[in-house]
Amino acid sequence: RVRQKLVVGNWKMHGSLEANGGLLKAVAAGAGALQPVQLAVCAPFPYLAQCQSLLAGSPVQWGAQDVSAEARGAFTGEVAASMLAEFGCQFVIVGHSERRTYHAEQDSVIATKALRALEHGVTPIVCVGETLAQREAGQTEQVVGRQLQALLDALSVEQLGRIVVAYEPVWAIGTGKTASSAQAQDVHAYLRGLVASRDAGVAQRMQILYGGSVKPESAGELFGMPDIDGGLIGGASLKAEDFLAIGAAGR
Ligand code: G2H
Repeated sequence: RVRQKLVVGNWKMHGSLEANGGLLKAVAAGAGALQPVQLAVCAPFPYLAQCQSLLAGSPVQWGAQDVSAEARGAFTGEVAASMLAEFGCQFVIVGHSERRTYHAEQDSVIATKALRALEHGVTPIVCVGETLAQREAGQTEQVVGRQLQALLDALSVEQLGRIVVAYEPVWAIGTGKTASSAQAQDVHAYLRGLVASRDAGVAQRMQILYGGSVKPESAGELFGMPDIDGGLIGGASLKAEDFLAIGAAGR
């Protein structure tokens, strides 16, 4: 296989020290058996220390759900990429549709966030995806293409080779509706093709994850598609059993 499967839990704004403790220990205990599938969790900032301590020595990687587009300075409430890197985060999610929708994040800001992460060796998981209205209007490729283009414009080929992309159709997020494996594959192939127009080797190596109501029952078929390299898992990542079952579907 050219690309390793990657399954990332996006905890969103869920969790508590107690709940995470059980979850992290169970995921750490089950992850070894799933290799070569790589597991990671992206936790709220206050729980990164708990991830660091409970995942130490396990193959599970971890990271944050957002990062500032600024390098440092008077930006109250923001967290810099240098801080995530210093703390040991391997990943950071950027441009999740919930950030785009509720915090009005634009493509250019998202590209800058990805750039900040890359400058510090943190892997950005950059999310793209269309709304239901956009899909129904036949604009899916135009929308995800524009979102990806912002990255192609902002990053060097070397930097592009260090990002992960997540395709998350907005209409499938937390709704229980999963894109069919064929619908997802079409978009993944389109995205890979766009990257290939910049650099074929980078496109071939790039991990493109699917996200949006992935469950243990749907993961196998999705991960079996040629251009789907794993998943970004929300709700189902909060139960160790489900998260590990989704990981197992990537083998
Ligand atoms: C999509 C996904 C994780 P869920 O947002 O990023 O969440 O699996 O709950 O749809």
